Amino acid sequence: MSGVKTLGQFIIEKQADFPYAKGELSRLLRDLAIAAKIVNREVNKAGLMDIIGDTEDINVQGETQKKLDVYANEQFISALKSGGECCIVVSEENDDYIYIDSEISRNAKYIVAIDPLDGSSNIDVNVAVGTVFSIYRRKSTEGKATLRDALQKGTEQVAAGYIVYGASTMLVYTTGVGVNGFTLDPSIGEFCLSHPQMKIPKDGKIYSINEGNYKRFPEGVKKYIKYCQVEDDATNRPYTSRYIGSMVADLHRNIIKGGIFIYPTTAGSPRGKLRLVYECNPIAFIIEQAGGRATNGFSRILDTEVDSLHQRSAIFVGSENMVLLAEKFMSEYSEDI
Ligand code: P6P
Repeated sequence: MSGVKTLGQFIIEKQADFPYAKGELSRLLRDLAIAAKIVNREVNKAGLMDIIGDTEDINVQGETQKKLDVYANEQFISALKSGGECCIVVSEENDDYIYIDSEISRNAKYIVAIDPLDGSSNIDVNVAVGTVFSIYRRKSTEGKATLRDALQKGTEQVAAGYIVYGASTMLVYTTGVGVNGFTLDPSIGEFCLSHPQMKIPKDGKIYSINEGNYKRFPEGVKKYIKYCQVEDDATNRPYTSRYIGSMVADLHRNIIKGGIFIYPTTAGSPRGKLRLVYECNPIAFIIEQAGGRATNGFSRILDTEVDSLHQRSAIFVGSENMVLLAEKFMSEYSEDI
């Protein structure tokens, strides 16, 4: 395997970026990668097992939990519990935060927020799904970690990443020193560095939004969509519309090709649909580290005050110049949210 660098080797090599690191964050990232490999194995054979389809459970979002959602959630929580580097887990699938009350985790200094299987409505139709995670250092320095440790602004993240279970399975993450992508080589069971120092193009021709909600969008979004559709060679329009319905897959494509992903407020979702803590903040951290931009149409996602675990936010994210232009339409045609 000459020249191949595994995720484990990369993490150890980069540990030097954190002079005071004693290896906890490195071990935490590897705990997440182990769970990702296990989830990947089940996602890859979901069609063959009685593991797809709905459970009778409804999660905090009021969505029917897919069996693979539940399985993925269990795998990540179990890996974090046994790894001992995380004291609190916040998951899309759990109403409240999970305090890991074990000897090895009680004094752990990291908090993990996770969407274990984003885009799960695509599971049964064999379309790419993803995992999104965000890592914070606990604020409190003594005693039991509490909800306050979990409700931190996006700017406080020490790391964030996603796994996209697609044509190939990739793990993409940042610790605040750029973004690196690793592709799973099933023949050796290792994530291998395939996309070093990922950068999103400043411009792009792809816009991702669920146009079925057009009538419910703010006026600024409607005007921006029409702008994308106008014929104009000088500005490479009309743009291409691509919407997978799995945010991670849409974002991964946009990081590589350039583009904008928008999930705005709608009449049905006045605060937006996507969750701030375990979807918008990690994605915003990654995209900013890749040279892109992430706002709610008016202000930076990472600066958003966090009031509750399952708080929602609008998100305009991707190529910097595309997001800036969409914001211009928002400020010209919409009231501040
Ligand atoms: P809609 C999946 O449920 C998700 O959270 C994102 O992955 C995806 O981009 C969005 O919701 C799709 O939502 O309303 O367009 O089906």
